[in-house]
Amino acid sequence: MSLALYGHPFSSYTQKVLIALYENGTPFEFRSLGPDTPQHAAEWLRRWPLRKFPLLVDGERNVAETSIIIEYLQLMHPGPVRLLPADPMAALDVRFLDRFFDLHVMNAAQHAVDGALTGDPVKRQEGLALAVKKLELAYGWLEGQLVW
Ligand SMILES: N[C@@H](CCC(=O)N[C@@H](CS)C(=O)NCC(=O)O)C(=O)O
Repeated sequence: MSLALYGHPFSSYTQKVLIALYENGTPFEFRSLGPDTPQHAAEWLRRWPLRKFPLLVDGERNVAETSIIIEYLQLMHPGPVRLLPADPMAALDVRFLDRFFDLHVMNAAQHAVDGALTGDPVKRQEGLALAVKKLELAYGWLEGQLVW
């Protein structure tokens, strides 16, 4: 079955899935969501009305949520590079870090993006301050985990 990925090149969550696809040289068609391709947005929303991207389409199957997409690729389109370790406990560590980066780094950074997108300088500053506060906490914990 042919794979298609709906997303945007500036979206960090889209990049997360692109890395998994590129790592294994998995063939897919990229369907960029933007003003020049309204047909892609219409099809994406028909398939996934929750309005989050990226969305992977494999034939008639829609696969949403980047962590699930990556596990799906591992199961259904495996390549030379394993995306999760075979050992269940090692896989649990990978899943934990996946959650950590999504919930405490990506979502934290999103506060700054959301503030900037309003075009309001006060909201921009507030969003940035909140992102910095949350990211400092996350990176502080991460620094403590690094073994040199
Ligand atoms: N938990 C989702 C998050 C995806 C996400 O937030 N994507 C952003 C783009 S990077 C998005 O869809 N933003 C549009 C919106 O929230 O309306 C995943 O892992 O797929």
